[in-house]
Amino acid sequence: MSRIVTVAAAQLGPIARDESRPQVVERLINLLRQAKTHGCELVVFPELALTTFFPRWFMQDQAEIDSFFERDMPSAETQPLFDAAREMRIGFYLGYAELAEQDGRIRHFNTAILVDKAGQVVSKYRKIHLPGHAEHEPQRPFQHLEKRYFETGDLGWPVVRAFGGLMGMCICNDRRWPETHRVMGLQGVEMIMVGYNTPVHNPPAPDHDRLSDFHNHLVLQAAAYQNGTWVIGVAKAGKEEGCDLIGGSVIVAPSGEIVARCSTLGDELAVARCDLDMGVSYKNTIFNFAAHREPQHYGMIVERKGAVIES
Ligand code: CDV
Repeated sequence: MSRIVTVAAAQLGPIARDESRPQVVERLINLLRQAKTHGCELVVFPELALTTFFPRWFMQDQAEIDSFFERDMPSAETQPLFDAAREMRIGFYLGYAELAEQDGRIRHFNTAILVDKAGQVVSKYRKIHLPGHAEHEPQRPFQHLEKRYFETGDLGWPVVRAFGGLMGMCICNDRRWPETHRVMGLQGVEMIMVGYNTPVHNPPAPDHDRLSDFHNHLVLQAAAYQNGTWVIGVAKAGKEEGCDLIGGSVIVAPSGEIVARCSTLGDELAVARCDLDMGVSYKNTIFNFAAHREPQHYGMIVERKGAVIES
């Protein structure tokens, strides 16, 4: 079996609050069609790719909040995406807000699925690192209420065999935490897919705003190199409901080098032929975990949550 996977990072421009699911699905299908002309077999869409980034608003009406969530995947409205992908024999990563009923309880997750070329969901991930805050903070120019609207993911970081390799997923803020990638690295991951919605402006730390693009690439490139894996980072970009989101979607090789990137803040593809065997030389030498890791010294990583400064 070929170890080359031709992948498209399918960046999305802004999604308006009143844009319907069928309208967004049509945009996604259009990107799939473009990807097909480039010979792609896997397309990576952003985080929460079916709606506007709604955690920027404080809402109290649960029905209004739930209108941004999917109860079924696929649903009648998203089925056309699955049908188009199956007909074109293209798989995809899709981020969306998931409303699930588990043990008689309604649960809300920020979720991503991996769908194979036959249109079957082969993996699901629920975002673990939820940034922002849970209460309304009216002094902010916009909210970031992921801690209010979502629960912490409960599926860990699964790595599955698909597309001829070992595939993993994470979502947006997860990419800034080395633990995310290392947990997948320890499962031999060969390609990590990550969708994101990252405002240019970070209200609690405005001094960092000028570095938003740099920090995005810094963490994606470090994750790739330190784990000998491909990383596909995909933005929802542009001015969405008055909030500027970074673009900069990239495909990063296991060397840490960016091999393809988007250059606009709109719907755009970046395409690369990804040789999954490229990670082998990193995994066998400088990052040979079995030979060089010293886990007996890493206990604090799981024992401590925050830094403790000894006096
Ligand atoms: N959607 C996100 O998780 N966004 C965060 C922002 C709030 C910093 C990110 O890490 O990009």
